[in-house]
Amino acid sequence: MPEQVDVVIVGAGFSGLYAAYRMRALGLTVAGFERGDGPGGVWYWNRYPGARCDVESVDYSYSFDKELEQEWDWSEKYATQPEILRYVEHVAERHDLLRHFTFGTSVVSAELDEERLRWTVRTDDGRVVEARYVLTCVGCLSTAHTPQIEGVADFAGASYHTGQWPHEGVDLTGLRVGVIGTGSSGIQSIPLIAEDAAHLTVFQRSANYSIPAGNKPLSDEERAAQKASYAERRALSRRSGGGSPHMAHPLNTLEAAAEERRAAFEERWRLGGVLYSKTFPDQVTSRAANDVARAFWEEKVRAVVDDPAVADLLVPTDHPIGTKRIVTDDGYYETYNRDDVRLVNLKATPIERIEASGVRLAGGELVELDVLVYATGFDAMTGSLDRIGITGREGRTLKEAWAAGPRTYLGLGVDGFPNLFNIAGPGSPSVLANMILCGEQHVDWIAGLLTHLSERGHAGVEARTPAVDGWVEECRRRADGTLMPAANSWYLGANIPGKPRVFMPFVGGFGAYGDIIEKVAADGYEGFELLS
Ligand code: NA7
Repeated sequence: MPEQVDVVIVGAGFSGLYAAYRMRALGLTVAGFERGDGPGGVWYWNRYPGARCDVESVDYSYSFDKELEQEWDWSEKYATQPEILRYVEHVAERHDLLRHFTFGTSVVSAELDEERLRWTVRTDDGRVVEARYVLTCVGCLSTAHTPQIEGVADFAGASYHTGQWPHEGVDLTGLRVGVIGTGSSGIQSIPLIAEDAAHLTVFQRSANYSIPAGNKPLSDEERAAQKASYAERRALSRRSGGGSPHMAHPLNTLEAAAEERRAAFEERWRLGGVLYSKTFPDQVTSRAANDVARAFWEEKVRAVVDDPAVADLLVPTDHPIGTKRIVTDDGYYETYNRDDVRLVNLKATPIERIEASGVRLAGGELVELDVLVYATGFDAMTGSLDRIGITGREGRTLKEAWAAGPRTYLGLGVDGFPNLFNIAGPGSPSVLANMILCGEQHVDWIAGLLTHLSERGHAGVEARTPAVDGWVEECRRRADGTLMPAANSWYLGANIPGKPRVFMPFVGGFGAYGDIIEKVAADGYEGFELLS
């Protein structure tokens, strides 16, 4: 007889830990599994040089523990990976959450018993657990993607993926290093790699929009001011599009006078990073508005790159600004002013193959390297769910159900998969917002639903097919009302060969999404079937 619990939680990142906290508070028994040897999820794995959050530390933190908000001291405006990992470890210990998880253990399958409405969950070390509910808290950027470039295995030097960086660190001193990829991971790591390496070659397929973080140590006064206004910050964050307490300018871009517009962009530039994409409300819906934001960005970037030919390569030409996640950097563009850094434009000279001694480019040049860093991203949003064999009604797998793209109701439920909840994944605004608050929002909502079920004697819940169809259409309609689908981004699965091109997140914003799911709950969980 397998071990019996009420809830299986897959993943001990921010959402998984909070899920354990909330489920335990409902009096439910929990079995959690985490493939890493410790908690933290994405912050456990992404240890590359310069790894840092692009949401301010004060906001990118749990809101459920008000004493913790007052006690924890963030050292910088944007926390580094080690500091975020220390924080999440602290929370796990503070709330005694580690005991609910088995670490170093991956869930390999979850199979529904339709009659008994229970899930049988199996792990890679042979454990079998039966649960009423399964909460997948597997993260949206947790399955690393290494492209199938010819000769990858032939490289004689060391290769690292940024998302699987060795925990003991890597000494790059005096080495010739190549970085493939200029997304967040590449752009954050490149300035630091350049400092250590003897020479750095950056292989860029598409240029990206990056904005200086304006990072700085927080003073005691700043920390005190943040703590004093925490309640207000959180309230604003809950109403905002991105889950942080910053509202877009009240006017549309071209309605604002030129001076006012410039001042607004300057202010967002000073705030730093990803917030720039929400300076004006119409920036990712109107091409004309986007062009204005883009021109301001270009002016700023060209001003710091010495060589105009290199600057030309660093200015994206293939997508509007903010349609891929804007990167938040620290000295990225300045790095190209160094004599020991070279930018290779793969659009002009693609990689032909990787050889023992380096990267062979079209045209014949061999770039000799000691180390190759793959900053090539993730099979985002669905990759980690795909790795678990999830089998629902009539033996249908989630992978089959989502063959043409993810199908959810509110990002929370899937028809044919009763009592399975995916936290902060496709169909939710999480990857466009503050992931920690999104995780809390989902878990709180599920806790409310489970209480509703238990009070009424229901054994489960399942999204109805018309509700799922409606939400898929709603997500598509909202995305099509923006410029977002114009970019070949991981939001669309465009970075993974063969993945269906479907815009996966809910683009309507964190606050609006919260209103929708609250209304569904208030209406007796409309769109869900309550099962006996
Ligand atoms: P991203 O943003 O997906 O970036 C991956 C980068 O790797 C991007 O520049 C890609 O170029 C490049 N890439 C991928 N495959 C190849 C091949 N085959 N050849 C050359 N270049 C390639 O991943 P990150 O880890 O940087 O960031 C992920 C998220 O984490 C980020 O959005 C933040 O939310 C935090 P492409 O643009 O596809 O031409």
